[in-house]
Amino acid sequence: MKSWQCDLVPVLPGNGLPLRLFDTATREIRPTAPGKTATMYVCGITPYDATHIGHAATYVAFDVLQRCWRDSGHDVKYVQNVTDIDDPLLERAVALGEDWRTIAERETEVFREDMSALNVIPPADYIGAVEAIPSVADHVGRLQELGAVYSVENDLYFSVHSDPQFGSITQLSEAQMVAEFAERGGDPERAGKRHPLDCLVWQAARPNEPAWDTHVGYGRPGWHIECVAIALDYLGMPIDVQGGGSDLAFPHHEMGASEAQVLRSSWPYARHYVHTGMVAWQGHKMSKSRGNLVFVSHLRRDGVDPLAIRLALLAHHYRKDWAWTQEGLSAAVERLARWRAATAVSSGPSAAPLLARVRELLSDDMQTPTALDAIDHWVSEASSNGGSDMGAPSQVAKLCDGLLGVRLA
Ligand code: 5CA
Ligand code: ZN
Repeated sequence: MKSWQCDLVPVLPGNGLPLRLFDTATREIRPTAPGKTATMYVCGITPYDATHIGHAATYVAFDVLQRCWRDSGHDVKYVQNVTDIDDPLLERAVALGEDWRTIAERETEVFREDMSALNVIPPADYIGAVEAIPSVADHVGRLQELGAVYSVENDLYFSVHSDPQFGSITQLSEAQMVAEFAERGGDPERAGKRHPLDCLVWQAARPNEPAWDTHVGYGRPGWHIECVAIALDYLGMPIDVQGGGSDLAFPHHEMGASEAQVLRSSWPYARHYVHTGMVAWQGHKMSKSRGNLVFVSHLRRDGVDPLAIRLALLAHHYRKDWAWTQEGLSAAVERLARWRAATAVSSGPSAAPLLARVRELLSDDMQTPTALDAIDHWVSEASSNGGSDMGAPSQVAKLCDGLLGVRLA
């Protein structure tokens, strides 16, 4: 699938520090990416309503992660999917009286434009679930050969306990797993399943629903196996970072990891499981199903600078849940203007200590709020006392762009 464009990422003097990140599975901040090429898979949108601020916060967080890796000398291989066939998309198509493909194409295009405006580095491979169907069928077939799949009517289920490590990422109790599975698209109660937590890998065709003819049946992919097939095809295993919002930790990442671990008879699927906090609005998590959404495209249409949106997102630590507010956006608009004014002149206080400080903060689990404060401090020094370092303002602008993706010029 076509991805999107972003500006060239400036290369900064010297090298960033090795990135340490919180890992959901081990619940600690640990060093990432041992190899020269770092690999990252971030779960993409289900394109029936894009792009809300929660999506934007998640993809901007992983964009900062990628910038940190590049700054510390890694090449980055980044892959993302688009869940362009799934129940919510089909339900929306019925509600709007539109073809599901038309909705998916339209919303994916809005997402591309928003990502580009937010200066998010595009994935090297941007893969739709529909285009991955032959691969999904191959992976389901392989799981069948391994004895990890059984059928209920004509639907195919993965036995999650065929992976001895199942449950080790989120470490939830059985009761919690069953409850979250039911809440997030699972079917723990379905009769005929061997275990309530077993998950669908292939759904047989339903009347009036799209279906594909494959060697594992006429139907469509289950959700988790879609991401696993794409990640294994384009990145291999282990992935350095499997990313997404915290709403994906269970069941999506837990079940996907088990599928991959059985497929490859190896562990772990990912070295780090990295999860962003949920952005709320009007008192609830921003979600398509609830409909309490603030769209990036609407803000842009109303004349809001997308880089001010980016700054408003970066003012919150990526792992925390937080609420979007008009005040937060206004503060970001003002901050962006102050940064632009201070970096538009020819001299200022030295940029080197600021670069070192921002690198230090980002390398320690991406502390963007304090990194923004450090830049604020340089900006207020520059505005009140000036400074004699020729070129420092443009170096600071480069730093803001290279590490935080906030273009000032
Ligand atoms: N297509 C699947 C992943 S394979 C999916 O979850 N799509 S989504 O459109 O619902 O979400 C896309 C990404 O945005 C996911 O990583 C999800 O965790 C994240 N996300 C969704 N809502 C929020 C929110 N309110 N705050 C932060 N991140 C969110
Ligand atoms: Zn996914």
